[in-house]
Amino acid sequence: MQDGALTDDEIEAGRLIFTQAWSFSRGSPDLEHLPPDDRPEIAFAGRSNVGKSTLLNALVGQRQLARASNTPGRTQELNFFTLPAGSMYLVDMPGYGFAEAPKDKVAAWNKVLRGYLAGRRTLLRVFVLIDARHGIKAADNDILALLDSAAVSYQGVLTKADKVSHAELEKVAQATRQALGKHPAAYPGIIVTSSEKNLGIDILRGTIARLLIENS
Ligand SMILES: Nc1nc2c(ncn2[C@@H]2O[C@H](COP(=O)(O)OP(=O)(O)OP(=O)(O)O)[C@@H](O)[C@H]2O)c(=O)[nH]1
Ligand SMILES: [Mg+2]
Repeated sequence: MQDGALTDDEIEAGRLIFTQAWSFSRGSPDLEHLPPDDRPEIAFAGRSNVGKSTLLNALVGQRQLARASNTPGRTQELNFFTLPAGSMYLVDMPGYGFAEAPKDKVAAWNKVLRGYLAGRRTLLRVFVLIDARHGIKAADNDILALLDSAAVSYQGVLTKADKVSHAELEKVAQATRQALGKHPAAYPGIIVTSSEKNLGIDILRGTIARLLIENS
């Protein structure tokens, strides 16, 4: 099910990064209040309610570091989380594709998330989260196209794997791999996760550790 084998050392390095006490650094409602781009960053993007904030909490092993909720549009700023030593940021992003949100708000969020994704120099990788029940949707394709044209490296992560049968999961995983395979900036191989069941969290941690090691 999981692509891209990691070594035991990478899994262990990931574990160690995420046993540290991550903390909230700052929220930025626009592109003018971003922290200085002085360290590597990894961002979590995806449709509203796909489980970005919950996945970030699962990674850092803190239930309420990022605010999650069943109401779409929960995260309204770019939220930066940092290690004590300040060696990297994790960025929880507002969701996109939220049809019921007021039009002016949607336009403002889109401007911020598109500007950030296409223009952040220190962005090592964007994890694009896809709900395992739904697969890739039109709103995702807009973001994938933006990341392709900005040549920002990204990787697909299926979320909420606990909500579908094993057969459905295989099907949506295969379709997602195939769709992403056509995108020039997509890293080959997806990560299948459930924050609820702690599935794939060690792989995601190890993948982040590998990225940091490769870029240090
Ligand atoms: N069953 C299950 N539910 C999940 C999982 N991950 C997230 N959820 C639920 O999905 C809902 C949305 O989660 P969030 O993490 O707030 O989603 P988000 O992508 O941050 O949403 P926005 O901030 O609105 O863009 C919450 O009710 C979570 O509890 C999962 O792996 N399994
Ligand atoms: Mg959120």
